[in-house]
Formats: sequence, C-alpha cells, structure tokens
Amino acid sequence: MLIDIVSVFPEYFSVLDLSLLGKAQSKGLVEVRAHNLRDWTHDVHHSVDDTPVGGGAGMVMKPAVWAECLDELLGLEPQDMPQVDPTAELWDEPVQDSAAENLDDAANPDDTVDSASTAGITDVADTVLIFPNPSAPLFTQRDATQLSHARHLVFGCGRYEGYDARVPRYYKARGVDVREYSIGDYVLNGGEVAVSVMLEAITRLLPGFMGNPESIVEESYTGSNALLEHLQYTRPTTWRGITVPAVLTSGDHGKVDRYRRDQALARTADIRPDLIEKLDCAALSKADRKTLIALGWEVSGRNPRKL
Ligand code: 6GU
Repeated sequence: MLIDIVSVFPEYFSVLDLSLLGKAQSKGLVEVRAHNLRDWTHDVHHSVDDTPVGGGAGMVMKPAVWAECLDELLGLEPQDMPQVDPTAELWDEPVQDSAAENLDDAANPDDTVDSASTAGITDVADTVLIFPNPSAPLFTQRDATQLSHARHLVFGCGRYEGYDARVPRYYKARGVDVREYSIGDYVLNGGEVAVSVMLEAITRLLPGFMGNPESIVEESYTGSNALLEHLQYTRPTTWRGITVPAVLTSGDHGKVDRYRRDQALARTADIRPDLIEKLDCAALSKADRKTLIALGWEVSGRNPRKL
C-alpha cells in the first residue's frame, strides 16, 4: 500500500516511522510519504489560505494549491469541470469510473460509495482520496476495513477553518473515490492527528502487519455484531488484595466464554446502548437473548429495543 499525506506540517508524520508502522515500512508492506503542501505554491510567501468568501472568521485553504498537489499525486491532468455542483453532498451519489487510477473498478460500473453502514467491506477503489473533516461522517472500523483493501491512499490535511469545498467535489467528478471523515465529536486544530488515527486503524489490518493475526479476528466485531470487549486480567490472581472473578480461574472454558460474552453484552448495554440497538436479533444465540432480556431489552424484533 502506498500512502501519500499532504499537510503544512509534514514533520508531524515522522512518528509513523516508529513502532509497528515503522516495521511494516521496513518490511515493504507500506510506503508512507509525507508532503508539504507549500511545495506546490508559487508565491514568495508560500501562502495556502485566503479569507472565506461571504465573510467570517478564520482562513480557508485555497483550491488551486491543493489541485496542483493532488493532480500530481493522483496522476491527473488539470481539467475544468464547470458542471460540478459546489454544494453537492459527497456521500450519496455513485462514483464515476473515468479516472485512469480507477481501472480496477471498470468491471463494476454500478459501484457506489455509500455511507459506510451499507457498503460492503471491499467496496473501495484502487486509489482513495481522503480528507479529515470535523463536519463529515464518523470514521468507523468498517471504513478502516474497506480502506485496507485499497492500493493507494492520499490524505489531504486541512488547517485553519478548512479547505475550499470544491476540491473534494472536483476530484469525485473526475472519477476518484473521495471520502471525508471525522474521527469524533470534538474539535482538533487540524487533520494531522485524525490522519494518524485513521492510518493506524487501516494499516494494522494489512495482511502481514500484525504479529498475531488472531488478535484482529477476535476484535473484528463490526457493524451488526459490534460489542465492547470484556475486562481482562493477568497474574497474580490476587493483587493488592483484589482477586479476579473466580470463574476465570475455574478452568471451565465454556463457563469462561459465557461469562465474558455476558459481560461484553452488559458493558455495551450500559456504556454504548446504541451498539446494542444495531445488533441483529436473528444472529444472537439463545443465551445472548436471555442475557439481553435480563438486562431489560426486548429481542423479538429485528433489532433489540430497550424496554
Ligand atoms: Cl477529521 N479534523 C478536525 N480538525 N477536527 C476533528 C476531526 C477532524 N475529527 C474530529 N475532530
């Protein structure tokens, strides 16, 4: 996988050479290139932003600088696109398959980039252009899984009040699989941290990245089967007077599995009831249903409902 990151603080991404992602880079699994957006400016001040059209506080990143940079990284020739609606939502229209970069998708002209919840996990183009944006859909494990199947990811980090909204819409019209994601309901100063978060979630899913691939399988409960994990303990079984639950030292693996599953259901119902509401009742075991009923949930419909 090739990962291009564009930012006005490319030094920020030197941390990606550390730890597991650094190892994956030395193994040749991924190549990460961080670029300085100012390298694509022509003026003496290397300016990348301007005041917002319509007035207001802050600065907005200029479309022309981004376009020179992204055309080069995506291998596209500059071309006017007067038909592009500058207000269109990125998320609910089919992606065109016209870009040279997306030849792999030519066999699936009906592919769409759906909002992440309904798209398949391999519903991703060869090349994907991603903009971190606090006013976008939330980045989820499903998106990480999808993006781990791409060959080339290009991240464009906005600073200031953001980037000109025509930029992602332009590249979508050029046939690129373009996505905007927020990583949570809080405000960051720029997209750099968000890109680091997304990259870690994506690259750890690449084949050969993790030492122990089972640790991915075990936690890969996504979509309609997402639960928070049970609590974990290690030895000594009594530490500072606190003894771990007796069932875990009973040696009865069936009982341990049931205990952990019940704890996962109870913790999720308490902390993230929205995840319980997304479970598929038909996919739940009899024991799961019994546990949820005891927790005050109704499980006879398609999804659980809190009573
Ligand atoms: Cl993707 N960017 C910024 N600037 N703030 C955020 C975010 C992204 N996600 C949550 N907050």
